This record gives sequence, C-alpha cells and structure tokens, in this order.
Amino acid sequence: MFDKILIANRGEIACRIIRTARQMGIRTVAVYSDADADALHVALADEAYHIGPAPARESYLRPELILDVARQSGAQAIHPGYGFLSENADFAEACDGAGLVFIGPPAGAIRAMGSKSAAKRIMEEAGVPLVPGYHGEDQDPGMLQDSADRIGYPVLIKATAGGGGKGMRVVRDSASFGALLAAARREALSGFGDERVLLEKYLTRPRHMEIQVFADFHGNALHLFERDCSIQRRHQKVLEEAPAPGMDGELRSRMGAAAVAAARAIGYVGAGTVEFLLDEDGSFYFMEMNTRLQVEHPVTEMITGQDLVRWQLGVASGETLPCGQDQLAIDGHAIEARIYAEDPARDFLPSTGTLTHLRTPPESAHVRIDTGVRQGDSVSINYDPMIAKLIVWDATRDGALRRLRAALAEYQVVGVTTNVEFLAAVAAHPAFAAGDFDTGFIERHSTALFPETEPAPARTVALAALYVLLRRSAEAESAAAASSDRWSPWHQTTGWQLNCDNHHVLTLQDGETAVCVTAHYRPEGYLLELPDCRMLVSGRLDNDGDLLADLGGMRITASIVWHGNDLTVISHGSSHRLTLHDPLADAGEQEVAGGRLTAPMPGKIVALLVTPGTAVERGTPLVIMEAMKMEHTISAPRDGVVAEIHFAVGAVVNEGTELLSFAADGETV
Ligand code: MV4
Repeated sequence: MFDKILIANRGEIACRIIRTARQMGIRTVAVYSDADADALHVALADEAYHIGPAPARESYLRPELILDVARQSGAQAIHPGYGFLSENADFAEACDGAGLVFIGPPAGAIRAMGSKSAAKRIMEEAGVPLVPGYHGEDQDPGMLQDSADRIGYPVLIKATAGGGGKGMRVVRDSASFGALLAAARREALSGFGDERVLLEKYLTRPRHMEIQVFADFHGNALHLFERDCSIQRRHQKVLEEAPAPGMDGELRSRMGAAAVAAARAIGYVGAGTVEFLLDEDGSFYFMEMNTRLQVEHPVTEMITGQDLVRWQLGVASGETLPCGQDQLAIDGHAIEARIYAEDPARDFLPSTGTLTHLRTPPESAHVRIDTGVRQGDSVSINYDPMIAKLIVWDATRDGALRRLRAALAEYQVVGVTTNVEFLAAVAAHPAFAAGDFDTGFIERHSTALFPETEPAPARTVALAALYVLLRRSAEAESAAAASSDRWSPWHQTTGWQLNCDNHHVLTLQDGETAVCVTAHYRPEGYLLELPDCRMLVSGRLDNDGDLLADLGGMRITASIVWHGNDLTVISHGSSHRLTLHDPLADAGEQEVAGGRLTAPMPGKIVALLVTPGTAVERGTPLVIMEAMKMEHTISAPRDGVVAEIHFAVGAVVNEGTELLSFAADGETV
C-alpha cells in the first residue's frame, strides 16, 4: 500500500479521498489554484502545493504541473477524482512514464471507451446488449436513411464522438430524416470536430441505470449492484439512488453480468461504471462506460457498507479485490441529492457568491454530507457550482425518502441561490415517491416542480420584523448598559420616542412589493400590523442566534440571516429573502428603460442567435453564454428589434456587462 498519494482534484471529491487516505494512514498531497488557496481540501491535506491561476485549463488540467508536484512531494500515486484529468488516457500514461501509479484504469481501457461507435463494437463482441441501430463506418446519407427506415421510427441520431446529449436528434418519420441528419452532422462537426453519427432505435421512456464495477490486476471482476440516475435535467444528474425502485433479482444479475462482461472485454482494472438504458419492457441496452469513480458512488457505499476509495487504493497498489461477488449484498436504500448553487427559477443559472450562512443537518448513520466548502467560502465561476452531496440511508426506500425530505428542510444556505427547494419538491412529488419515473420526469412534472414565486406569507414577514425589533432592542440595551446615564429616556428600549406614539414602522421589500409593518410596543411583546392582519408576537434569540418566536400563540423556530439590508428567513425548509428598506440609503438603482441586456454572470459567449435588425418576440433566445460548464440562454425581455451586438462569439464577459442593445416595439432603433 502507498504511504503518500497526490489528489489531482479539488472540492468535495478531493476531501472525500483525503478522508479515506487519512483513515488508512496514507499521507495526502493536495494541489490548488489561486482561487482555492483557502479551500477545505487544502486545509485537510497533509501538504498542499500551488499550481497556478484559477482557470482549470491553467491549473487542475495541466498534467506536467501535477507530475512536478508528485515528484517534489514524494507521492507514489495520483488519484484524479472525477472530471479534470480522470479520463485522460495521456495523463494516465504520463503517470506510468514518471514511475507513478495512476489510481484509475489502464490508458487502453480509457481509450477503448472514448469513441461511442468503437465502444459499441467491443460490447457487441462481448455479448453486451446494444440498442438496435447502426454504428458502422459508412456515413453515406442514402445508406443511413435506409438503415433508419429498417430500424423503424422514432430513430435517434447521435454524434459518434458526442456525449451528454450534445448533437442528438430524434427523427419521428422517414420524411424528416434527411434534414435532421444534416443538422446533427453540423452540430457534431462544430462541437467535436467529427461529423460521424450513429443511429439507434429511440426509446421514449427509458430509465438511466448504471452498474458499479470493480476489477483487479489478478483477473477478478465483480459488480456492486445498480444505481438509478433517471432524475436528470439536461443530462445533469439531480437525484441518484440505489437500489433502483422496482428492480428484481433476476434483472439485477443479468445487468450485473453484462457490466462485468463489458469490463472484462476492455481489460478493465479499478472502479468503473457501465451505463445502461432500461426500456419499459425490461430490456436493457449498453449506453457508455465511465472509466472513473463517479459523483454518485456514495449511494453504492451506503447500501453495500464498502468504501470504494479504499477499494481503489487497494487495487491500484496491486492487492486483490477485498471480497467476491457472493460476499456482497444490498442493505437498505440510499438516495443522493446534489445541492447546487444555481437558480431553478432562472433556468438553473449558476449562482456565485459567498456562503454567508451555511448550516447542515447533523450527520449520522442515516445522513452523510460530502462537501468541499464551509461557511464563508465562495462559489466562483471557475468550477462546478456543486455545494454538497446529501446522502441519506434507511432500511426502506420510503424511510430514505422521508429522511431526505427532513434533511433538505434542515439545509440552510444563504449567500447564493440554491436548488434545495427544487430538490425538496422532487422528493415530495407523489410520482417520485411511487418510484414512477424515467429520464423525462422533471420535464413532465415541471409545473409541480417549479412553483411560481409566492409572496412572503404573513408569518415570514412577522418573523423578519420580530427579529429586527429584538436585535435593535438588544443593541439599545447594551448601549444603555455601557452608558453613564442608564436611566436616560434616550436609552429606553420599549420604543419610547419623544412626542410620539410608541410604535415603529418597518418597510420590508419582498421582490417587487414593499410590505409595511407597524410595530406597537406592548408589555408582552409587539403588536404587529401587517397588510392583511394584526398579530401579537414575542420571542427571544437562542445561543445559536435562532429566533424562538411566538406568533399569536403559535410557537415557531426560525433561522434569520441579516446581511447588509437582506434578511433571509429560513423556517420549515423554506427560505425567503426580504430587504429591509433603509430610508437613508435609498439609491433606487432600477433597470433603465429601453432595452439593455447584460450578462447575468461572468462567462463566455458561445453563440449569437440574432443579428442587428432582427425582430424578436419576448422570450426569443438571443445569446448563449457558457459559464461553469453550463450553457445559458439570454432571451428577449419583450417584443422588439435587436439594435447592436457588442461582443463576438468567444468573448469573455463580466457579470453586468451589456451584451447587446435592444429597442422595444414602439421605440426606434
Ligand atoms: C437515448 C435515449 C433514448 N433512446 N438513446 C442522453 C445522453 C446520452 N448519453 C444518451 N441519452 C439518451 N439516449 C436511445 N436510443 C434517451 C437518452 C436520454 C437520457 C439518457 C439517460 C439519462 C437522461 C436522458 C435524458 C434525455 C435523453
């Protein structure tokens, strides 16, 4: 076994690997970019080395810098985590060349899975079921049309070099094949520099099923059951679970055997995942193989009681697998929810900023949190905006789901917008609870999952007002205690004001609406006059700063975060931000009339969909930006005409930069 390993990654996965290494007495070496000097993975490692600027291309993606650190620190092996260099065959080879162990599969296995059509040929050979289709070299359009007609519609055109759904086209009938083939080719050529495509029978309601496999250098290979990752949006996984709802033992062993056969066919060693599509009729088909440890590996760990990073380290150092297939069994049910800094209401636009407040449910045998950030850290545009993975376990799926809902309700993040409430909506959906879902779940149930933003309920406004009043009163009391004249009327904390009724008016901005709250001081608390009701309230702050409130007789605990003028009220799993109106600082920076379209976040322009003079309707996509590995569409705010476009494709722009000017209907350009 190694004495010292280097982790060529950051964030939660670097922390995850360090945790197991530490338990095994292995010393850890971290690497970090400018943006990560104070990151958690750096603090947890035994040693950490700076490797360059924030952009991954200039730091985490530079093999030679990482190999230098490995040599300098005396690390014997490199764990690449996921993403970054984890599926880079040249890097795996370079490690070998430098006398270092790459904790991952042989370069040849990575290469074998790199091309979709080549992977399919290998799998066909090994007897792994494939979706009926065509994946040959002949790319003649007439021949492809004939193949599609033979397969039967609907047919899916996929880019041979593609992945993650890019360059896919569904063809519904023979007549539209030609045009869609041409479009798929163009997209494949511009996206991957390779216009070859393959054809498949299109499955209309498939589930994404994947099998965790492991193999060692001594010819042993086994699987650790399945994960159901069907809850995705735009090819990004949202929730993953194991075992898959409705999976029976017979199907499980057939899929498991197919996955092990796939691993053996490419001489696999280490941790890998074989992805399948599972059709409604119970047929399953090979999709692709991921030659790395995956983000969602914890659900497998929770149901098998195994530590997959420990397995990886054992295999990489030449040990045999720690057990055989027969020694593995499924215990209970686990679900993982990926908590992201993103705004579901704005098409999941990544949200950047400082995590001014971060409180998580307590970890236990039922709740695991894999994270790379702590309160005070920031989420930048440079990397994936995942904040944490919340993993729950219980004896049954129902139990796990209940724990997931409870844990999400306790997850408090202020400073960036998150998907926590969206995750809670999925976890609360009856169809999800019934295990009735496929890869189209989020789209099909979008109305239920993306509720309109509701105005803050009276209770939330009351909690915010009470909090402000209590904090001000506490400040006034400490000022009075520090004063030479303790009994001066100026230090009274009961709202006494010269020549005034004993009341106070607070204005809380809730989105577009200003909500006025009049607070009358009463011996037992405050009588609040809210827009639609009056409420006698009282309360106190506990040691954690939480508000223990009594709202007209109802007792409730809330966490309230006051940052600048923003008050975030978190209670019972819902979070609402109100802005305390400060009459002194009323700058009123409103959006200028006319049409300006600014970058919602820093990023790169990847496509311009309009030209000056184009007449567009409200909602027409205008510009596509890419940030944090995701694409975002900027759409017309109203009907009008594009006046001027200020940037070309490829330009990198800052948040707030005007991208184009726009004249609304009725104005002149
Ligand atoms: C499919 C399919 C239906 N039929 N292939 C999407 C990404 C790529 N890796 C494979 N994908 C799909 N391939 C056939 N023949 C549906 C999808 C698909 C999907 C697959 C897994 C998870 C989520 C998905 C969401 C949309 C489409």
